[in-house]
Amino acid sequence: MTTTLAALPVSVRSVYDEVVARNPHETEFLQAVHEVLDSIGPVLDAHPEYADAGILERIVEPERQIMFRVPWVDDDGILRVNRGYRIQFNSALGPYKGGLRFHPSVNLSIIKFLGFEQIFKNALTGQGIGGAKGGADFDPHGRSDAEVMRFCQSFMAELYRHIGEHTDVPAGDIGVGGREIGYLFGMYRKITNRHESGVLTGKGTGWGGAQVRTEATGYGAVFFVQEMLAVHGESLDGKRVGVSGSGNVAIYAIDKARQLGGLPVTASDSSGYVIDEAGIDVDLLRQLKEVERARIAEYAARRPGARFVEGAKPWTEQIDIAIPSATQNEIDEADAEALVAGGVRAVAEGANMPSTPEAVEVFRAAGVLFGPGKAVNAGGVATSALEMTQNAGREHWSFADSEHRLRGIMRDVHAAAFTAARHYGREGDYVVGANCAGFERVANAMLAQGVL
Ligand code: NDP
Ligand code: 2IT
Repeated sequence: MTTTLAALPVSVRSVYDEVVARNPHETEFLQAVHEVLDSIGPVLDAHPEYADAGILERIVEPERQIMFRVPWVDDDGILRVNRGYRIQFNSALGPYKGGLRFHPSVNLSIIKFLGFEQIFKNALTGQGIGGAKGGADFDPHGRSDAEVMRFCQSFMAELYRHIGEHTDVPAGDIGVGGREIGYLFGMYRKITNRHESGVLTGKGTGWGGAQVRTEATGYGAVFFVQEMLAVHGESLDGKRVGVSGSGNVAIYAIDKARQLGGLPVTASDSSGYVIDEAGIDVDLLRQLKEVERARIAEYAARRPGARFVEGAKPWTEQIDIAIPSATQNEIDEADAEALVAGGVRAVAEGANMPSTPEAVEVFRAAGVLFGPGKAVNAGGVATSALEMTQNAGREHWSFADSEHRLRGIMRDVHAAAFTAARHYGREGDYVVGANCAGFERVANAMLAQGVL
């Protein structure tokens, strides 16, 4: 997917040009940097000391980039070699924190864009966590449990030397869920001979995992939607919710939207989408995706009245609230125009950077409420930080208590983005608000800690 990036303000152009020169062809990374630099002009004007300390020049360069070979043997005895990554982007606010993605499309650009986004997202949560991301170009689809286990063990055989509860704490992302975190944690424990609970988050609740971490990203996204609507005296009640993806984020966004009175009508995967006018059956979706690891067409096969649309995205359906929860750049300009034509009221990014810059412009021009991923999906990593807190204190909080905390965190994330946008004269622009609020917190920490 190629996107066209508009001209940047003069104050940040030389920094961006340097990033382009250093990282040519890293289109996703450049897209993410461009969006942040395009937003933070007002913060830079208000803080001339950031320029003196070279905050921008430093923040766009990862503190450490690790790439490694991941050899493993498949069930047929054939040797496979994948490439593993961990980009430790910024640790000014706390230990590096961010997920691991296993998907065949993974490359340096994608992991760097995700790590860069993670810096500002983590800052927005108000917690003490730095920004990182990792993963591999491994495709878990169609692989046996034994193959996934061997891959995870080989991956951790290198990663273990770079992580730790006070150093870097990975978690899940696309292709990495509870099963993979289990195998990764087991291997870390064996190699290090330490039961260091806080080294990974998203663990099983029976062995150090936090209640609500599984649900947190999707639930948090819907809480953010509630907040955006509440500003205008509106609610989810009776709204048609269009969700893409059918993985961790999508399933629990659908679940919470339904609990709060919305009607989630779509789910998808890379083969197409399903539309279910009666409302997506979360139990069936969970059975198919979490247990059977089936394709989304199977949902329509088992659910009377539901329809599978092959090779298409759900955005041409009539949708009031869109929650893209699959992958980057899944909503392009034409998709955004289709959503606007269908009367969409709000778009909340469950995924990281699912809307292209052109799509965001379409939403802006149409006056659609638009919540960017680094604010909307921050509930996942925020609940990971709650897991770290519980691990450090050997505590176990209840589901109700944890969900209550998540609700409060999402209210605060919304307030931080909303207030910053208003403060800098861009009320209602959550892209500017989230970037300014997140950037300011990291920049202040970097400033206080000296040139590193
Ligand atoms: P999962 O692996 O659980 O699910 C991913 C879903 O998206 C699947 O339905 C998958 O379909 C679909 N998908 C993935 N890649 C593509 C693609 N290239 N084209 C079309 N569909 C695709 O991942 P998550 O739910 O954890 O992650 C979804 C998004 O949310 C990602 O952007 C991730 O970075 C973001 N996110 C996740 C968080 C978390 O806590 N898990 C936290 C914050 C953000 P298929 O099986 O066919 O590939
Ligand atoms: O993109 C993300 O915020 C995640 N994949 C979750 C990271 C985490 O450490 O919980």
